[in-house]
Amino acid sequence: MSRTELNVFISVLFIVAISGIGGCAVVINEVELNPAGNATKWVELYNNGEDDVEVSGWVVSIVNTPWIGPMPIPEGTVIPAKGYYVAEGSLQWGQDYSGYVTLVDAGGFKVDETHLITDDGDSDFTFGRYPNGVDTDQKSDWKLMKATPGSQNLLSVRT
Ligand SMILES: [Ca+2]
Ligand SMILES: [Ca+2]
Repeated sequence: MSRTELNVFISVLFIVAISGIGGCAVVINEVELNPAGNATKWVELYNNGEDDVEVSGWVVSIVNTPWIGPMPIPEGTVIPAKGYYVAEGSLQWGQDYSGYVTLVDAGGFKVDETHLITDDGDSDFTFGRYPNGVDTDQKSDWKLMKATPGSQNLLSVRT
């Protein structure tokens, strides 16, 4: 390999590494489809990455086909590295407790999507990634747990 070829090779490696870091650091981390009483549904996002991520204009949606409940993220919202954001639904929404959740960025790219979740507990138990933030694209990433909106997911501790 010539010196020029080597330089090109190293540059390509560098670009691949950078785009890997800039990938989908933000995940859907915890979902409450059936809160106790008539409280609002909510979805927690978590930033797995080492850098803050601006999420202005991103949209979190609960989808229970054909119904969709969009929760647009306000302008100026940043999720710090290893930080959280909780998107809240509307009290006007129905009381269905099944659905899946999608996260779409400001450019319309789907960043994350959950499997179909059914939460028939009518309590402060939720479905969340455990260990916190784990994303192997498997349903087993998700566990039933006590709600921890805006903080680290812990396996259910009954109080
Ligand atoms: Ca619940
Ligand atoms: Ca949590």
